[in-house]
Amino acid sequence: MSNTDHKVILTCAQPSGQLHLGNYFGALLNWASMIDDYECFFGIVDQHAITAPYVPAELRQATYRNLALYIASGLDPEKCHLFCQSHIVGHTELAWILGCLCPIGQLERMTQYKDKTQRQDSGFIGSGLLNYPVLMAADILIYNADRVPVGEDQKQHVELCRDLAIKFNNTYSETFKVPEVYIPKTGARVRSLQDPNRKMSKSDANQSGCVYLLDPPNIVRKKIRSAVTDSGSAVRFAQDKPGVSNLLSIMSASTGKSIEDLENEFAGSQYGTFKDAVADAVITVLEPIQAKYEEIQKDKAYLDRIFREGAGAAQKRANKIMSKVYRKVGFVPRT
Ligand code: ATP
Ligand code: LTN
Repeated sequence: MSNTDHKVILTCAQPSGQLHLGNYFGALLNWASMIDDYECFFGIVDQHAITAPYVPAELRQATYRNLALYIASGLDPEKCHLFCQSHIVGHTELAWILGCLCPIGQLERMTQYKDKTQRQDSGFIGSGLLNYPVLMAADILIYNADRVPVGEDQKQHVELCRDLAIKFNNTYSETFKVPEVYIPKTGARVRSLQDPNRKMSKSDANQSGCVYLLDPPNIVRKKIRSAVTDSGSAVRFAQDKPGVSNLLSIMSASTGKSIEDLENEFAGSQYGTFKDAVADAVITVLEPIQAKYEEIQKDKAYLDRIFREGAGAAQKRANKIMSKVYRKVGFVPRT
């Protein structure tokens, strides 16, 4: 991990809500597969999480819970840097500087901003929501990351980050690497069990469509048994069978078996038999994660130590970039 030749990977997730199977197959598993080959920084971005209405005590709880779940899901803190965004001095400072280079129009055109402002039911839209992608650009550039693994939905934000890196470099001289976006192919989109046309999402009003990593086995089985299936009875991956196809994808991701092998295995089976097998497979994936989570979540001192160590490594790298940035923009050095 300390090998300086290694390319730097940076990615983050907000500590909002509970982590679910979509987060696991679409993000955590892919992140874990990189820790042996890259120097990885994984951030829990609490400063991003306050751009939407929230409850402070729940944010604090979710920040610890996500850290414990990251570790339980395979992000070994001996092999990667796990940090909490607000522990690092520099993210918001760099966001300010980048914000001064960022046209407001570009922020107003961001898909996520448009979606969220349409959905915000309190009628209040804070400027943090508009500036969110600038803070995200700072999260990435402050570590001079080479590569940023994200879901498809975040691609536009990484593109803005690239634009800002280029703009800074052109305005002040070469400083930032222009990071590449990386969208993993596997597990890219786990869909809701209740509405397979939508992604599995913690913000979904219908929670029975979402399997949480901490759901006990009986709840997992209940949710999977009541997953919507399609007309007909064949267990087949097809466009006109989004429900069954989603279950096949989940089972394939859980077992490592190909979709084709699974179709053969369940040819002639009833949906009920197939769903039970999917539930078994998911429960088998979740069991060791939950066991590890139970073991570490009680140990606050351990979690605090991981955050402290992660912040140490992250701050060291951030300081290097920030002193360069401050010099380039013309700030007088602190003596
Ligand atoms: P939600 O819509 O559930 O609130 P999110 O996209 O805001 O989810 P984050 O916690 O910000 O969730 O996402 C963490 C990572 O998990 C991101 O890289 C995101 O692309 C990925 N992810 C979230 N939901 C899914 C899903 N259903 N399938 C695959 N990947 C997903
Ligand atoms: N916006 C992202 C979370 C996020 C992020 C980042 C991802 C914040 N900063 C930096 C990658 C790099 C999300 O909502 N999933």
